[in-house]
Amino acid sequence: MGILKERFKAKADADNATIKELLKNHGTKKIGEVTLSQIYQGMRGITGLVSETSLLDAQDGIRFRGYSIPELQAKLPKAPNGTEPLPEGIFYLMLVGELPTEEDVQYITSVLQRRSHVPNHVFSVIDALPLSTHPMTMFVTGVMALQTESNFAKAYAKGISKKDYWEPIMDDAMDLIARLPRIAAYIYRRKYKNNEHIEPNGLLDWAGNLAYMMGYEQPGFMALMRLYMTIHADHEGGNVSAHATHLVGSALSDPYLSYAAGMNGLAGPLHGLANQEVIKWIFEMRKELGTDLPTKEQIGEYVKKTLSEGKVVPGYGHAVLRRTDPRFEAQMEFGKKHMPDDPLVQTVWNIYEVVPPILKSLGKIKNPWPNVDAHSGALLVHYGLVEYEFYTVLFAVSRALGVLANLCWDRALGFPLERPKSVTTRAVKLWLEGK
Ligand code: CMX
Repeated sequence: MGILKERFKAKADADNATIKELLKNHGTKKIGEVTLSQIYQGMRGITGLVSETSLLDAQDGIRFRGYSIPELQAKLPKAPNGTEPLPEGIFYLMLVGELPTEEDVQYITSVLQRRSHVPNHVFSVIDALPLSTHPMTMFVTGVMALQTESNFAKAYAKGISKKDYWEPIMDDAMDLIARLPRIAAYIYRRKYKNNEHIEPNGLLDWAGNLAYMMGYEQPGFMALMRLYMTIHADHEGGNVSAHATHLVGSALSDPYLSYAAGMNGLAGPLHGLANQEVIKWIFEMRKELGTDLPTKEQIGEYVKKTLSEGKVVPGYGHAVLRRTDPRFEAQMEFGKKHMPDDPLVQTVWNIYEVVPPILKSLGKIKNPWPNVDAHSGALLVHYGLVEYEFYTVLFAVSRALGVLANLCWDRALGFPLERPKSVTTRAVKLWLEGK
């Protein structure tokens, strides 16, 4: 058993004891009330899940085990001469609950390198799809093809004891995370770079290797990938991708099946696909206005047009956050440091000045501020990654860290099958009539 497993198991044993005690003493306490409106409105505001890896506060934004994004940028180990945190560190933090040392992060990097081999049949399955297929469809198909490798599915078939589930789940989580950069880069090179592939570089870290295999060796892009993979990793338990992964995993579907389910949710335009929608929307605006740097007045008019056509302004709004997303701010800082004069990045900043007052004026939008997806695409375009349909795949590779760390926790804490109660409107009416 390696250090990650040992430390995770020790923490899980301690947490199990804490939860047992907590439920013994407080198990009947009420944590909230549910109104009729809430069950018709996407269960917004209902506390109904436990997710140990991160917690989202409407005002403070996301915290991973108590650490905010700026704190993580300062405290997590970095690559040699690197400026941004290594995402391996946030994976460790989510599993072990404490900040890793440089050696801990190096250990995870080496484990992921060792486990990164992708069997040939996965590439054959991806190759069988037409080139016009959306990259997220190729990605999830590749993950499904990789399910043949699941340790948990094999162990379950042999009759593993419940108390040991966590270990093959953790092996699957690490195998899958290790293999995702290769699958993502393969899809990118197949679809956009003439099917000319780049073999992994065994000396690079997880995010650096992804950049390398995609064909982007600039230090700036590698730094961006490390930041991107860190800040997109997790956003507590109720968002569509985290919740779907957790839900499917609760049926004891293995991590490959569960993660694929979650990523099908990430591929929706109200969730992770918003990062492609933002750049598509800006490109269309620039084309329509015939300029690379539209004025704030022009942006304002275009926003109003978008809204009048019954569409959302992509990258703005959030189901929980009620302020500018700290992940947007982290990317803005990156832009100021690396590319302050880039017209696309400047347009993102101009949109940031123009959109919130317009959305506020509509009166119905609970959060007029930008989310993570409002900024990411412009940074990628700066380094030449213009193929915006691919952006959600990068989000998916990062999100694996959070949702798979959560699956490890789900099984280590023995969480049961998830099965909330649903009602019909007829049943609601009868209930209101007292019948
Ligand atoms: N542009 C226009 N209208 C918006 C809006 C936006 N950016 N954000 C919310 N609204 C509208 C909603 O569509 C809803 O309208 P109706 O009442 O007519 O149906 C109303 O405002 C109230 O919505 P809300 O309670 O403020 O927001 P929700 O919790 O229902 O939805 C979200 C949250 C993110 C789906 C929504 O803000 C949205 O569609 N944003 C644009 C897409 C986007 O950026 N998604 C990425 C989110 C981050 C991520 O998961 O990656």
